[in-house]
Amino acid sequence: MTTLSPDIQSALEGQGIELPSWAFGNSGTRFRVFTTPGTPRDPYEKIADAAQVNAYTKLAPSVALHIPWDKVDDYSDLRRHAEDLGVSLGTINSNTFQDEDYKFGALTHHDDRIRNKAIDHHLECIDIMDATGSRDLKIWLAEGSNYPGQADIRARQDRLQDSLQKIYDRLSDEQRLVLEYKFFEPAFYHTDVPDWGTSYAQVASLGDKAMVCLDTGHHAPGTNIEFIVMQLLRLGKLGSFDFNSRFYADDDLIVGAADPFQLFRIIFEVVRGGGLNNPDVAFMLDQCHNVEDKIPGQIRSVLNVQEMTARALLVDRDALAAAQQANDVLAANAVFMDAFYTDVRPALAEWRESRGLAADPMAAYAASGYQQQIAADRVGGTQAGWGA
Ligand code: AOS
Ligand code: ZN
Ligand code: ZN
Repeated sequence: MTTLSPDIQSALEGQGIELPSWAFGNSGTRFRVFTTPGTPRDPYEKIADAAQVNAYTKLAPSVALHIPWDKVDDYSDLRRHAEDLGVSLGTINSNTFQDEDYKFGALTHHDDRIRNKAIDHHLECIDIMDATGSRDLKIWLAEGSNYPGQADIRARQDRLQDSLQKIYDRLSDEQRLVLEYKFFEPAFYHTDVPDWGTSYAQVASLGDKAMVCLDTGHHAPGTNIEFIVMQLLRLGKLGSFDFNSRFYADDDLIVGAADPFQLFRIIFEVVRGGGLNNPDVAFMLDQCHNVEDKIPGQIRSVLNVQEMTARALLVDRDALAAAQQANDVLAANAVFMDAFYTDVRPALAEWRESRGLAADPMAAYAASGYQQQIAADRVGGTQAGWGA
């Protein structure tokens, strides 16, 4: 059996992956949103479910909220609820994609009334961050256009810079803004923040507290995502990850499910670039569970990240560097692939047991009865996007 060195064990010890509150709500496609028995009815229950994931894995110490989906009367009370369950409240995600006013844009809109409304929403999110103790404000923008000529794409970029500056100016010294990019959808011709270069250009002119968020599902097929990871780490601007996996577009499936090798390559560059257990780089999931149970879906996800992290840490970096120096193409590739093909599951199971955790968190959760309990107790769970 492969053994994990003390260095690898301590790197794994420090790993924390933030869970998205919306992963616990019902979700689906534009064709149908299926319901799952036991779905949370409010943000308090979403946090309780997220705490289950952490209880079985010790990998998920915080939960990201989405405003307005997770709006509550008293955020300090929600924070206490989370802390009582052993988790903290993490990234606050804004929403400028479900209001009629934003049909033609929000932070880029040419109508100042609408643009100011979108800016004010972000300022409200920062007020919430003050109460929840959250560090990061994550901004993903749905805006763009569908037809060539429809919009002044350059003026929109200027207005975006101005809007972001106004939001940035409100951050405290401990808070950050992360700007997520996405190459298309819901806009199909142009998107205002379509790629890492645009996100980088926008955040670089704001200042040190503004970073790029990389969602693994937001690239064209065939994109070398680990190259982008390397470059952003090199530039000191990789603020956070939204992990998920995709076969076609923004599928939001379980991370590591569609392409485990890609996840390995990404995490290798994180390790190589000093991004692992670096507080400046937040690891988050951004997923939906349309047909599978949500809590085990999230447990599977964080375990997949842990497993690929262990494999990436197994790469013999000295041997790799020597092969690269010698231009020994096949030897270098073999060192890389050896680590990827190593089955670390037995070693991780043993390591978990040594820390008082179940060797198999999936099985332990299934045997716990929690799923049956919430199915019996909760009636009328809501859709991810339309929670309390
Ligand atoms: C949308 O495609 C983005 O991935 C967002 O990060 C996210 O899924 C949404 O804003 C929910 O917060
Ligand atoms: Zn995302
Ligand atoms: Zn997405």
